[in-house]
Amino acid sequence: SIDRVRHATLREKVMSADEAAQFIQNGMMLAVTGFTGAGYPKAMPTAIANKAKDAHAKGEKFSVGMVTGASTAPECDGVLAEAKALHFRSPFQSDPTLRNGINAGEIAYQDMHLSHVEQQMRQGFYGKFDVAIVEATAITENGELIFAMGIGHGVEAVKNADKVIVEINAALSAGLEGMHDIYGDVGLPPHRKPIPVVGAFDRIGTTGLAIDPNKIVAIVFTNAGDRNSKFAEPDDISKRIAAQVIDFLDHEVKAGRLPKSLLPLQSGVGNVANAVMAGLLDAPFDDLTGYTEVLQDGMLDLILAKKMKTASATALSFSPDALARFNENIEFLKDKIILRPMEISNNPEVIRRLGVIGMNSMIEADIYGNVNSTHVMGTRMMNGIGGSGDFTRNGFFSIYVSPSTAKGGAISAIVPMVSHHDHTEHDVMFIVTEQGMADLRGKSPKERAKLIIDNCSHPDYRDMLRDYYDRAFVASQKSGGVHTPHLLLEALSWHQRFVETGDMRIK
Ligand code: 0RQ
Repeated sequence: SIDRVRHATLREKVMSADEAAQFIQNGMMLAVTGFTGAGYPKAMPTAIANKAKDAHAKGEKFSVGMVTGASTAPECDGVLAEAKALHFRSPFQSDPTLRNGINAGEIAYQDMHLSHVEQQMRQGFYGKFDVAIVEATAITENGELIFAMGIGHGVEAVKNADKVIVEINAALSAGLEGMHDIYGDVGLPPHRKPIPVVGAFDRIGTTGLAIDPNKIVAIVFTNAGDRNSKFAEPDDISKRIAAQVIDFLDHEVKAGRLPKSLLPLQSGVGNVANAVMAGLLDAPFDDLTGYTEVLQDGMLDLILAKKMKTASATALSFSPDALARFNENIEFLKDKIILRPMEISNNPEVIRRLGVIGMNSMIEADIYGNVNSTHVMGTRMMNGIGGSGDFTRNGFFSIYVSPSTAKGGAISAIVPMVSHHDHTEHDVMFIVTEQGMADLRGKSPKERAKLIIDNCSHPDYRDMLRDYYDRAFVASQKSGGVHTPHLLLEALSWHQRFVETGDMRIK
């Protein structure tokens, strides 16, 4: 695997992860690559976690701050959280141990739009980055870094950190070289220029990132795949949601509002989003394109089936089976997949220009179309907003999907008022549950409430929602504000009831 470091003098920097951990000190801020379980370092986090455990055993303090692209995996976020080695984390996570640390108040977490991360790094809002830890496929003869299965904020991580540790993963297909499109010139206003992505598959940069070899303090070799779990076979509820999304897109094509190849698709993480992609395999569209942040199994299979022409993403997040299909077909896929920095994959300017169809999952929506993607019962952080807001605000269509209930029916995903706001009623265009779909375009709040309650809510909760709305309408007449009727003291009572009794339904 030393062949992957093609720059002769850099070969002298090869060492073990434990040796490289000498560069990580208590209190440092780290920029670490990783995006939805792809492209994260496999060895350094454990070495840092061990260093933290040793320090803690001696009664010494040891913790670091960590800014990634998005979520990583148990052997990155998980081991660091378990060792209590993190005091700050941004911008997105999904690891159970880390999530518990955040919700216990032990780890400060900044949850933010992914398209804002690199700009905030450049502006120094996180302070100085001491070390960047970057997973890579190779380093070229000229010292260019070839990223791994994900780029995320990797370009800015390398540029902003004082020192760089590179993990070269020999398990990655060497064929990844050529798939990346590194464009690092977004800059800061007032000197910004248009980003020249005019078509979803435009290449605007280089395949590798030029890096000052002196900045690289260590190169560590690993040989392990990204830890991505299998997707569940789409269940009945996911299939019903997927079928409605596809019927709706077909309807828009027939109405002349979308071309037969649709517009570039973005799809969020999770089983429902993957089920929609699976459903597109048999849908009456051709020459689809993707402009997304994370490309999962469903989109890969659309490309392999020649239903999708090309896709652009910042990370490839595959189940083990899909990874095998990807590696086997990498020559075919090379001119069909582009990996970009997340500042480009999630860029509002580009998303707006391309007219991306954004489709994301939610925790809950309220009767007026506000969406909560992040907080359970208003206080408990789930994962984070990730890129959902980038695509919701700027997409041509913004679709939210969810089962109509959670936790065996004890929670309604349609509530009087969301317990936390991520996407406002102004941004959300469609809500889809297995019960039906609400098209909110061109509708006033009261029209939206009727559609969402009638079409999307679960029958167990429908009458409760109608009752809430009717009483809110009467009460709001008295208070002189009937534009968006609410009973302020009751609006969040469903959540409070769940906290107290474990069920939103009235017993
Ligand atoms: O809980 O894990 O304990 O079983 O939330 O729910 O239905 O499996 O759906 O995996 O798609 O996740 C919004 C969290 C949905 C995700 C969210 C509980 C439910 C279950 C998972 P368990 P499902 P998903 C691209 C775009 C924000 C970021 C984003 C997310 C668990 O999609 O993080 O979109 N989105 N990024 O039981 C209490 C409710 C609930 C609820 C679901 N109303 N109340 N619990 N759950 N609804 C990627 C990036 O940006 C990087």
